[in-house]
Parts: sequence; structure tokens; C-alpha cells
Amino acid sequence: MGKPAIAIARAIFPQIIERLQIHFEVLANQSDELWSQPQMIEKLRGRAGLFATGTERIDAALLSECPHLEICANMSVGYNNFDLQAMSAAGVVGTNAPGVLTETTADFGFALLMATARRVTEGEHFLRGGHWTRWAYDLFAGAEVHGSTLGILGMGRIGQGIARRGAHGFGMRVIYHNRSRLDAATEEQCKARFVGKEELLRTADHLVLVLPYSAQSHHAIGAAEIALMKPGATLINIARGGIVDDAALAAALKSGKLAAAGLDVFEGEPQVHPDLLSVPNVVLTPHIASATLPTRLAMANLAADNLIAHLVNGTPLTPLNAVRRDRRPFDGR
Ligand code: 8YV
Repeated sequence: MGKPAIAIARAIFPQIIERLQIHFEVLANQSDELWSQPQMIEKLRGRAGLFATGTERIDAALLSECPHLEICANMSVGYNNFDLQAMSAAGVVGTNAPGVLTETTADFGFALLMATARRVTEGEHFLRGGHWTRWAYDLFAGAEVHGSTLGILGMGRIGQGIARRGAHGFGMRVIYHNRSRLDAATEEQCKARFVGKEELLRTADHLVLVLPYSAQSHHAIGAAEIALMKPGATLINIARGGIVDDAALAAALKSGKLAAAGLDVFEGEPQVHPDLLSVPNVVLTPHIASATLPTRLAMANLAADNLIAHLVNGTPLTPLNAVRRDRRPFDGR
């Protein structure tokens, strides 16, 4: 009996490929060519698993063309690339990579908050441009971080990590809004107070977005929400593009309604809205919040573990949907 066949959608650590080759016949993509949807279907024909990075769209149309597929394993905590309803209907498990990137991503959220509030990149561009000729009392004066009010929209693991950093490291008052309120012990650890979304918007000096993307969270921060925010507040998005209306945000940065924004994610990335590129008071980074090599390796290992756990042992480690394994037997095993 042959090994099950899997595909890896993007270039990845060589040691992950070696691990997977012990258990599977592996189609790797070390040239990192981006597969179109028809190419993805072609690559997945006859394969039982996909190692995905969080951007590959898995929907009903693809699933109907890939009847051997049993599992798609994301090396990301976000999974808005999966149509989970269609996957469940087709008997395909989706898995993500929670937990292993929490602290690294929270570090980055805080780095972006600091850089944004204290105008780090604006100052650097000014210096590199040769404009620094003398000291001035208000040169790149920014917003206070310590002792200010930190608002967090989306209080999962990463939101809690940012809350702990703000409360314990910087003496910030932390308020949060979430679909459901945290238990009292977790609120106490994070020193965070639950508020309604409107109070969050009206009260935060720095608002950090860490909520998952879905049809419900599309443009959770648009022109109406920005209008409710404190004049001179800062906005940080490390969640997903599409949660913020980028055009409305650019307008608020231009008008001075918001002092500054820090963005790691964008609508339609890797494209960035031209109005955001033309305003100075925004720190822009290319979706790197989880990007340290140890963390990316841990994320990739968890995706590999999920493929092995499901296809070899029958039970995925971090499933996003419940699927009966016997619905999709793999013929070649
Ligand atoms: C990934 C992320 O690097 O885990 C997530 O949800 O956004 C990042 O850590 C990104 O999804 C690209 O794979």
C-alpha cells in the first residue's frame, strides 16, 4: 500500500518537507510559484492533504474537483481562506495553527503600537532624507503610550497577550470588546475591563484590532466607527485586511481625525490602497506579525503534525470542523 499523497502550496522550511516525506508522497513547491485556482485543483487531484499557508481559497468549487482530499492544514491561526461549511459538507477537515504564534504576534502588535504612537518610521524617513539639521521641542512629538487607555477589539489569545503587555509593562488602562466576555480570572490577569463596542471606540487612545475576519467583521472599522473614535487616537490592525475600510482610514489620517495608524494587513494585500501609501502618519508592514523563524517553524510543524495526525492516525490535533473520517477513504492506502 502506497503512502498518501499531499501537496504543499508554498515554499517552506526544508526540514518540514523531510518530515512530511516520511509519511507521504509529497508535491512541494520550493520555487514558490503562486498556484491559480485551476492549478491548485490540478495539483490536488488524487491527493489526500494540502499544507496551506492561510491564503489558499478552499471552497465548494475546488472541493467538487478534488474528491480524494481529506484535510487542508493551515500554518496560520487565521482560516478565512476556508469555506468550512463547504469543507464539512465534502467531508474535508480544516485545521489551523493556534497557540504557537501568540506571544510573537502580541510582541509585534505592541511594536507596531509603539512605532505608530511615537512616530518612529516618520522620524527615520526624515533623518534618512537629510532633513535633520537641528533639534526642536516638538520635533515628531507623538502620543503617550504609558498610562494611556489601550482598547482591544477581539480578545482571543493574541488580544490577551497585548493586554498583558499594556497593563503590566506600560501601566495602561485596558478595555476590550469581544463577542463573549472573558471569565473573571482572565480579565484579572489581563487587567482588562469589558465594554461595549461604542464605548471602546469613544474611550481608547490606542485601538488594536485582533479579531478574526468573517462576513460579520468585514469593515468592522469603517467611516462611522472612525467618527466615534477619540480625535487624535491611533489605530493598529494586525488581524486581517478587510476588517478596516482602508479608504475611510486613509481619509481620517489625512484629515487629522486620527493621529496615526499602524497596519500589518490590508484589503487586497499584497496591494496597498494608494491613499495609505501617500499619507505620512501610517506605519506599514507586509503581514509579518508572526514572522520570527522559531515561530514560523512552530507554525509549520503544527500544520505538518495535523496532516500526520489526521491522515496517519485518524485524529487531527487542532480541527476547525468535525468530519467523519470514514466518509472519505483514501483509495491508495
Ligand atoms: C500568517 C497570520 O503568517 O496566522 C495568521 O493568521 O496572519 C500569519 O501569522 C499569514 O496567515 C500568512 O500565512
